[in-house]
Amino acid sequence: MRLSRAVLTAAVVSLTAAGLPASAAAAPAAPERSVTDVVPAPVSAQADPRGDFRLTPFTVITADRGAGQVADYLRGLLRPATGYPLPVVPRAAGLPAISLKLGHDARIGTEGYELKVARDGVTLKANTSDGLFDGVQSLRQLLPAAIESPRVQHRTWTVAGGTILDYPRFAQRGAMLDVARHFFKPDQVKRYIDQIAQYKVNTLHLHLADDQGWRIEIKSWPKLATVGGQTAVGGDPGGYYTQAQYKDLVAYAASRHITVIPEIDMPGHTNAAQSTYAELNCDGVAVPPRTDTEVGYSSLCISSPITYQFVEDVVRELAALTPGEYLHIGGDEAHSTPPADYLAFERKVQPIVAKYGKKVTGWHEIAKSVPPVSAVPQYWGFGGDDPDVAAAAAGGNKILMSPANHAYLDMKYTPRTPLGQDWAGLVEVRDSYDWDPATLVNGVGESQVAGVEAPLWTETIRTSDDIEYMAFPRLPGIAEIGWSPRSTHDWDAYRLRLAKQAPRWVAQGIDFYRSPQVGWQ
Ligand code: TNX
Repeated sequence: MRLSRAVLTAAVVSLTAAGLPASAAAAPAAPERSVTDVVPAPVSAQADPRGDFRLTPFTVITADRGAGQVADYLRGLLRPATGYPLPVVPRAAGLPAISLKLGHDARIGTEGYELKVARDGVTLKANTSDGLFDGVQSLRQLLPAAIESPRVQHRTWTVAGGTILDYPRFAQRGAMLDVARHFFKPDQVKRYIDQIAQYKVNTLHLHLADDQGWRIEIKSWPKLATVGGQTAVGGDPGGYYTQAQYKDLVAYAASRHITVIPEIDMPGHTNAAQSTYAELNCDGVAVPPRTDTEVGYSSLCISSPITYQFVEDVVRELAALTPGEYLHIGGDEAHSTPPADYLAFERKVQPIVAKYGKKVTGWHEIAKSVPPVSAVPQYWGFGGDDPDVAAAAAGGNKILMSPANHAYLDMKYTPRTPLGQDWAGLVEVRDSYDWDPATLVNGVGESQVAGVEAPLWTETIRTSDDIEYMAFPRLPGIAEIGWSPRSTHDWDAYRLRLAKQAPRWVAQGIDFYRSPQVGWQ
């Protein structure tokens, strides 16, 4: 039967009168959430609207041997808002289950996973517990945003049906927090760890020492922390982590499948150490402590043997606190170290890192020193030509990408952003998403990219609210750049997926920037 235009128009009008917009009458509204909305975008996702799974008080979580930690973590995620018991059991015994399985699937590598949501159960498979953890981050986004609430919500809990097959584009997806310019207490760092983990970030780089403060206890040079840790930018309170607190932070990060990369910046950015120990200065006189935000004025004494004793003591203690492969030795903005001295310093210090069983990572200036091929220079320029970085890549080094005009979370969004700096330009949400790590630096292609990192320098950042306002919504975009296939890159689609994340941030108490670029609902 063919309907006349008049009848169709009347039908649309009556639906509109019933409170539905005309467009809703023409096409069914998109579901509130779907496997195709996950951030970072999966490699492949097929929605199945008839495959929705209901979480109930009878749902159980089953875990293969080796999956217990992720199962307990998942239970901890789902219990506060549902109030359901969700016991972790070896077998479902006929009850509806979320099943975590470990296996051997060549398609998904060490961090990938396959997630199937059907009416009768949810199955998550991976080759490692890292992969299961990543899959859990996708699974939580298939539940209503209220699942992120810390208190029981009386409602139904439906997991969006469908299948996801997923694995990362790059091995390293990182965030950096500068705890030197301003100090953040262990609980604040843990809060940030939980926030970044939900976007499959797998490394946290802690910038532990700079001109304005030294934040990690070093037992062989005890005043570094107790004296050099007292200061912060602008005269704000300092602080430091005891080795016990630091180990606890590293373990907490590991429970979120995040590796901590500790940084001691040198040979510049060292005023806190040099104001604490006179012997670290060439003239043997301690410099005054500094709480301003100048850069490039400090340098360790390159010709002094004590300098290398200091470095070795610090590296030895830090290596012992670090389960991860890498120590970050800074190396940026050493404007007060003559170039020949810089090279001499790097050639002495990099082997010390190797001596204690670790690999070197450092800001991209270390590329000038022709570091060993295991070293990872971290690119913080703007893209284009950098012959030293290109030469390192040609020699086999992997490069970590943190272009300041895309990935720096301390850049202002707009001229009116109350926090942050603008020396690399303004970085709106779209700028943080619209770039490709594999075409950023000439001579550094896909296979030479270690991954991406979003640094947050904290000259102007003092509270957890400040951290969150600068990281959200940019950090999820940089995480997506590091995780998702190039073929999924599409700003217009991303801005809508990103908007759907906002109710989750609200439920988590994250204070975020409501960029006009994003299609908030
Ligand atoms: C440059 S980027 C620095 C930091 C500052 C930052 C502020 C880099 C490797 N060094 O010392 O905190 O700018 O945006």
